[in-house]
Amino acid sequence: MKKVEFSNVGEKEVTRAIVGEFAKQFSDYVESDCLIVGAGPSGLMAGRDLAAKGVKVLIVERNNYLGGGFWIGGYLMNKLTVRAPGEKVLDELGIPYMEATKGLFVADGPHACSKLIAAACDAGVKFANMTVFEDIVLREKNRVAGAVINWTPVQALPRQITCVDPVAMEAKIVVDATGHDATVCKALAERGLLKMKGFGAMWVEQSEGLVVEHTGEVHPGLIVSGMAVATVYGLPRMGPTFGSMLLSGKRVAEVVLEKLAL
Ligand code: 48H
Repeated sequence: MKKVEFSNVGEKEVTRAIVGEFAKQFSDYVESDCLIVGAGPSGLMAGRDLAAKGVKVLIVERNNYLGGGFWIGGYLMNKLTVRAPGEKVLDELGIPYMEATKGLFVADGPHACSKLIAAACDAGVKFANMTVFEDIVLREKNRVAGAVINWTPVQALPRQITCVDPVAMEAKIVVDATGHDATVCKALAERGLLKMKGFGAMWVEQSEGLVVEHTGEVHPGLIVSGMAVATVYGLPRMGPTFGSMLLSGKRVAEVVLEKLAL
């Protein structure tokens, strides 16, 4: 068999390359235009549209993997659905799908999710994964001005052996794309700065339009996206259909662009 000759590079160069690039990027993104918490479909979509317009976007994700609930669609079956007009976003991202019934489209979760992640990366979004949002940064008049973050594994260790203080990232605008928990909004609610209703029972025909309609600024400096919108405003849930998640992400990008232009 023909011998493959790799470059003459050893362990120290590999380690330096990783540490050097990580530190450079982290230091650069300590300050961003838009910090999105949560790399599910709505956060990725928002990030992709914003980065495509030249906005400096960092997405913080507590898991190692990106994509949130978009990977496996419904009921661990690797198939996801979108209702019209959500298929237009699938077209835009080059995601193959078929029409299951009039106005309802089915795609493969892994294919759809990997295309969306790739689109966000191609547009220039940067990610801090294995990184958990812990708290908000507030400035004058309680304007949200950033996020307090920590390594995800720190949370999993007993408190007495991991007194690890978090660090903070500043951003002109923060987006809560954390899904059902609406974790960023919750940090405001715990301080009495926001009222949250909790998402309502499933009613797909009602839910999706309402979620997109209510997507926007929920508190100065904080935009709410995707399923978190239903949680904040007490809107019905939509089940394993994702058109409103993608369109909510797109709406977030429009709102953020308007705000950044101020
Ligand atoms: C860092 C965090 C933290 C934290 C959470 O759940 P997601 O997929 O969110 P959406 O809103 O983009 O999409 C919702 C959709 O997947 C869904 O579940 C639907 C449509 N359900 C309908 C229904 O009726 O149930 O992604 C949220 C992401 C995940 O990757 C989390 O790991 C991440 O946010 N996240 N990241 N710090 N504190 N909390």
